[in-house]
Amino acid sequence: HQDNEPYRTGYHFQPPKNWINDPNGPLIYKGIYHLFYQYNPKGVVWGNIVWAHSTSTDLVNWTPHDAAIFPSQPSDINGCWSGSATILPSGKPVILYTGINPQNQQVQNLAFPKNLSDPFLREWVKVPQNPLMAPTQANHINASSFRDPTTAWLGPDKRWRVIIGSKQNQRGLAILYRSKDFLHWVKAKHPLHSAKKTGMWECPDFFPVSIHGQNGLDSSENGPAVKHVLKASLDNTKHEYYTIGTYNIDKDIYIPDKGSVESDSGLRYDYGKFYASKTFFDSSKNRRILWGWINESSSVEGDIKKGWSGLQAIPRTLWLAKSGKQLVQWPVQEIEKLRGKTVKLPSTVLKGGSVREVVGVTAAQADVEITFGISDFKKAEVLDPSWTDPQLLCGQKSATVKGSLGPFGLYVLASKGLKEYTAVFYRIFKANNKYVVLLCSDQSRSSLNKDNDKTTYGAFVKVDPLREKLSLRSLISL
Ligand code: DQQ
Repeated sequence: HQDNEPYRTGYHFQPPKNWINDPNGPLIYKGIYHLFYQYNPKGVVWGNIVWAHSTSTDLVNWTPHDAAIFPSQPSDINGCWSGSATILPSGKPVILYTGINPQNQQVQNLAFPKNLSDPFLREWVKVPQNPLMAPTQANHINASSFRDPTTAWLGPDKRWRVIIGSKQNQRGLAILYRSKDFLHWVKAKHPLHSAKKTGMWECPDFFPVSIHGQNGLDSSENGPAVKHVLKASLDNTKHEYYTIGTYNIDKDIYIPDKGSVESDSGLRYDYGKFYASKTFFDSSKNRRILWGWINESSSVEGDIKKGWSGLQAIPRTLWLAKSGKQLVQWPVQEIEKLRGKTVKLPSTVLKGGSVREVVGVTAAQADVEITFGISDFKKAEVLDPSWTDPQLLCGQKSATVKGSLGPFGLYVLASKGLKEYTAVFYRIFKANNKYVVLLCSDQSRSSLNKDNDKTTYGAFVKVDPLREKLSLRSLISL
């Protein structure tokens, strides 16, 4: 496809055409990975939303199937919005998703596979009792802010729990429901968690992580060797934040660790375009995997020309850092089987302002690993205390702004004569007695097309460059 559709990516998940957004209900069943996602079968902009469906045995190569869930009942006649899968103790997968009813209210519905002996789970049946959770006068739920049920988890009292994203005024809410049989759901008095001034919480995700090691855990695990993660996608800013904390099962509340907050200075999975993400537990390899949606940088006119819009980022394995204070992610190991010819660049001294071309890379895709050693830290520029927003700082000190320790990094997707390129680079600053590492992705020269969004992104990276070399892995595809 590279010849006639130069903007399609090689690495990331994309259907042949049309609009896509949130990943939905990822799961593994009988050794087959399932990915569902929000999809418009009729066009390149958001609308007519159904759950499209693809399966894979390696998370790299995907087989498309017919849409799995599409409007067919009053409780979802105006759209089948985001939701999650739960594997019941019997091994049977079920899906909870948000339906839009004839009054355009958001309600929660249940579907299960028609034929459990079909490993592709191609057909899904909706229960006649739908909707199972709905806004009413009595429960005070906001009918236009009640969506995106998580994977359910089982408590020691044998009751299922699920949270649904919501808001009350500008307080973001994770509304909690409980059920004995997955069919009858009772709203808990208190939300699992909430936070003021964060607005609507879309696509919440709630899962346990192990304190020791990188293994993932089933969503129902809890105990002394476990911390919990709560992620919310904030509709106001279209950024995602997560906190790390403790799930108190007796009170059925989640308490973030001290200093762990949902906004501004909060923790993020990603500092670029990444939204409506969702994890699942891969029981075949004991890992937790993160999927997230990347929306287009092109204009609607551009999307109409291309015939498609949006993609799902390469899935990532995720675990708790040794510090217990942040999560660590790495592209799933399977992506490495796409590595073909190796091109090695011998180590070399980089002088200020110099550019070195990596010759010999002819493929449409490259998986690049590079390590930088720094010899003279004394040169580092002093970090002004007002430079607290890394994205802004990356924009101000873009790739073409000379510094002291940096910019150093990669020009990716560089065209002849450097007319177009994306600069991914580091800068090191001195702040009191430590060094601060800034990582930027400068897109300002990424395209000559003026209609494209060329926001520059960046983040401070929690490493001590005195103790560790700085490395960078970049998955590049034409
Ligand atoms: N996308 C879905 C909603 C969700 C939003 C609709 C997040 O369920 O809140 O397509 O991108």
